[in-house]
Amino acid sequence: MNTSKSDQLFAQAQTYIPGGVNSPVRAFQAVEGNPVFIDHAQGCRLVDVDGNEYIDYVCSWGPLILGHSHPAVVEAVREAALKGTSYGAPCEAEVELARTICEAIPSIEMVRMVNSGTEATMSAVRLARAFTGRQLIVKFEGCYHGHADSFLIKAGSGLMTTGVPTSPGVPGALAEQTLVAQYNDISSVEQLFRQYGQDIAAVIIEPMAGNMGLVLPDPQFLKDLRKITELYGSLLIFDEVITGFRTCYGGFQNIIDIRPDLTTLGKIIGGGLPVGAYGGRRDIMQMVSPSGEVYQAGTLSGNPLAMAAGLATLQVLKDSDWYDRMEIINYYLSNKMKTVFENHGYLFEINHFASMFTVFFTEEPVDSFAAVKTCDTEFYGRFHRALLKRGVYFPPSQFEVCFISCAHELKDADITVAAIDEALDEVGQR
Ligand code: KE4
Repeated sequence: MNTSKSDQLFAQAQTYIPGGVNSPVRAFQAVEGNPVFIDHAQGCRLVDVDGNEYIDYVCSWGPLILGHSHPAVVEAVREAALKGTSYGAPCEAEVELARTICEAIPSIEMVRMVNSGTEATMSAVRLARAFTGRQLIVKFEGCYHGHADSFLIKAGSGLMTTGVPTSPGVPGALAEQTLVAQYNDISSVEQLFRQYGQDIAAVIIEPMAGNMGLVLPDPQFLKDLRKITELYGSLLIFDEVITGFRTCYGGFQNIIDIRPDLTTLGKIIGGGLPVGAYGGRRDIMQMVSPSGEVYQAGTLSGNPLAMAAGLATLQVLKDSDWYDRMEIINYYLSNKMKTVFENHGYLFEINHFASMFTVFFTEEPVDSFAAVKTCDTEFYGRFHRALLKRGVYFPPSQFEVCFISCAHELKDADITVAAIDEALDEVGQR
């Protein structure tokens, strides 16, 4: 596979951009080789600057649920751009998207648009602290909520349950305001509430975890989480930046019928343009400036092009059978991948749900962060490159989700499985 132009661009990029990329995971540091630079994309396919074509399972980390360059989205953005790119003033599209989100997700009675998932989660936590008058938040090891200081936290050593920074620059004093629990382990949450319950403003969780690879929630775990937060007067924040409009036309919360107090969204609701949103109970959201005292602002929040792309995306999905069709492709692909891995004598786990899946290179069921940590990431790095050379673009990290879009078809699954078969021959036994 010729990647000479990508390699030249990557070398040049590193002169001007830290690590040569504008988001760390794109640098391919967790897998072999350099990143390929994309020239254009159509449907479920990416084409890099050297002309290599790939079946895309990253889908821009989730937003491109319709596939790349969907005509409805392209046309909506084109039309919006002809009317101006940003006004710094309210426009009708913001009201339309806000209404669309509130109608699709009943727990969201009001919503504020921002420009990224990070802004959404950062703002939701500030709001929760203001509404409850409390300081502490609880997050879960392996869940990612963007790069705001309060989330770049890992469990402290030993029995210490207060967090410690995972990044330089995060003040220790702030890190201590974040408590860390274990996903799918309600006893780890109960322990924190027994010790700190009256001071916990909120629990923030990915109701279906996507940032340690796909880890499905134990339904009872989420129900218990709702109960314990209500018991202690803490807020429950569902971070649905990935799962929002991914698992159904609404939130994953619609499927499991659990009503959080606040929800954060991003990715799909912007159709590939920069977007985020946080919303929830009216009595809480009314506290957000200018209706309330909790300050939050953004030059490009509610940008008309992002609103247009998001609305066009949701309009294609609404009242369609696209979710069923993507799930069928996912089920077909996951089953055929299982057969290929078994034929090669590999021990692996595949978690899949709706239009998401992750292949984990480990021997045990993956239902916790501890299980995820047993994965053979070195092998994943070799496997990823062997797939890339065969025209299949998996996420450049074991701890990310593969996405299927409306543009993926059964024939793409067959091509993918054939590429996996050849890639496993190349990378050999683990
Ligand atoms: P952004 O700030 O990247 O728009 O969203 C942050 C965020 C918040 N919550 C969840 C559940 C998320 O998954 C994310 C961002 N997702 C990662 C990939 N898993 C974005 C990819 C990247 O960091 O480049």
